[in-house]
Amino acid sequence: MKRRQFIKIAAISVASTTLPMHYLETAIHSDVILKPNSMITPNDQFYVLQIGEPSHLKAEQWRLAITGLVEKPGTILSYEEITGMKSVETMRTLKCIGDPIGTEQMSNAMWTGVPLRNILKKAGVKDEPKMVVFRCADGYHTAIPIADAMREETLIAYKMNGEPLPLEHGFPVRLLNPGHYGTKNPKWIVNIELAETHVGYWEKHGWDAIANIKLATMIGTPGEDLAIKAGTTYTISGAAFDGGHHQGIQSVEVSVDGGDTWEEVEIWTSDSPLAWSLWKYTWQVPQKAGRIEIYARAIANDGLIQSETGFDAEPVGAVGYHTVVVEVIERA
Ligand SMILES: Nc1nc2c(c(=O)[nH]1)N[C@H]1C(S)=C(S)[C@@H](COP(=O)(O)O)O[C@H]1N2
Ligand SMILES: [Mo]
Repeated sequence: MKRRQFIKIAAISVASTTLPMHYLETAIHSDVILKPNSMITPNDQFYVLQIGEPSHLKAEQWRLAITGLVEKPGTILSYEEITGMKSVETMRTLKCIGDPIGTEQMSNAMWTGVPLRNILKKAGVKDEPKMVVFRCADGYHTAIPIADAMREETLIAYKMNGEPLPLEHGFPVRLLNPGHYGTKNPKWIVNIELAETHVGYWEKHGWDAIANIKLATMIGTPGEDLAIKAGTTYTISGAAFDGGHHQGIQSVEVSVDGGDTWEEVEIWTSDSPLAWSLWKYTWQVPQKAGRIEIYARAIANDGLIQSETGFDAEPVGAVGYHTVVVEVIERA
């Protein structure tokens, strides 16, 4: 047996007795793919979340009814009428409120839709309503304040990345409510009601009724508990988002020494404050083996620095640094 081959095999057998399989994989394949690796999440990779099964609706039979405190209650719109209105195309990131810091329930797409206010105009909104209530074919319901509903950026979307909304993402129409977690972006909408008050599905279960997205960044690579070879370079990457509440992401910093020092990363792609910013950082992995905690934090354009003190997702959405622990291992 040649010397080189022997070393390789020996390294594997040693590693496999001490490390789980995924450690071994990374130790051997050092090429790292950025995560997320594209600004736009393809439809089939976009996270999916809902209370039950998706609702199968047919565009031809589907109708949107606008009811409640409107001049013309019972206004009914068809799919053709909505898709025939003046539309906008825009990039938007969706994020789940229940997402513990750093998980994958955040994705970004290019959406086509009609401003909700232009749809509401068809029914004539009265002065009294404070909330706009959305009822969905799967039994889900939620409401947003009228001021949010009247924002130019609040859309009834019917296309995602150039295709009709996929079944799982709310065909035929869903709401895109900028700055608010997924709970306030209902899918499979069948009724919009203008009302004084409403307690939504998730609010009944204790979740926040406003659901403002918090300034945060996740670390996509490395994943938790990965083994990384000492003395090499490794690309740390992730996605930062503020939902537009702090004028978008200004910078992201990484710490590999428990928060004593921070390095600014490169933001390699971004769009508007309503879409995530993707970043990467080339890390000189230390020569010494051992466990290292990687922290990342986002800084917004209004100067806000993502807070260190974490709390759980429930009820208003998680904050705190995303921390990833890696194992720096001796080079074979
Ligand atoms: N009709 C309906 N809409 C819904 C939900 C639901 O259960 N039913 N879940 C919400 C939640 S909690 C999230 S995070 C987003 C997820 O949207 P996505 O599956 O398109 O990523 O949908 C929201 N809209
Ligand atoms: Mo969610």
